[in-house]
Amino acid sequence: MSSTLSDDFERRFHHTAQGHERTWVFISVVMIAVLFIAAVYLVVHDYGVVAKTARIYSDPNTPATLADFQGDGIKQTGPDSYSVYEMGRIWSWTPGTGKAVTLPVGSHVTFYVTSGDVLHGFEIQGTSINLTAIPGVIGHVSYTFDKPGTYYIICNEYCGAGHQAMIGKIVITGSKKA
Ligand SMILES: [Cu+2]
Repeated sequence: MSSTLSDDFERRFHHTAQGHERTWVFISVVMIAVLFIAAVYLVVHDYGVVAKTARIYSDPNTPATLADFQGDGIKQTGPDSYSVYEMGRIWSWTPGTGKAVTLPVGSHVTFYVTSGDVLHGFEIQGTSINLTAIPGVIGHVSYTFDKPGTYYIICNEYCGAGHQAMIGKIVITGSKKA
């Protein structure tokens, strides 16, 4: 008789406890989901991870504008100097992907780099060039290509399914100057 009573109590106790547990698990899952969605929303919308417009923030240190990225993106600025305007997009570098950037050996090149969509990493293998391509911002870096050969532009910041194929080519022609 006493064992039946305690069995009954235990059954009812577990039933009630289970109800409470379900409720609290549900509440914590909802809290995690709300925080996660809010974080993703804030990062995407408020931190410029995705370009809202094709606008370029003006920067006195980088007087390049969006118009410079039209055309082939290569401008000769002196006897041995060039400006190259690089636009990163999922998943290509323009110029560089498809058609190589071809310049003579000894070229002093200033790269102006931006992104048309998400963050990309602009790295030219075998050189010290490594900067982040940010939507709305134009970064710049200069480098003198003293050795002829093929240089590969890679993306070193994960940017989606085709990231590993985001490769451009720079071909430096001629023979090394004395
Ligand atoms: Cu990329």
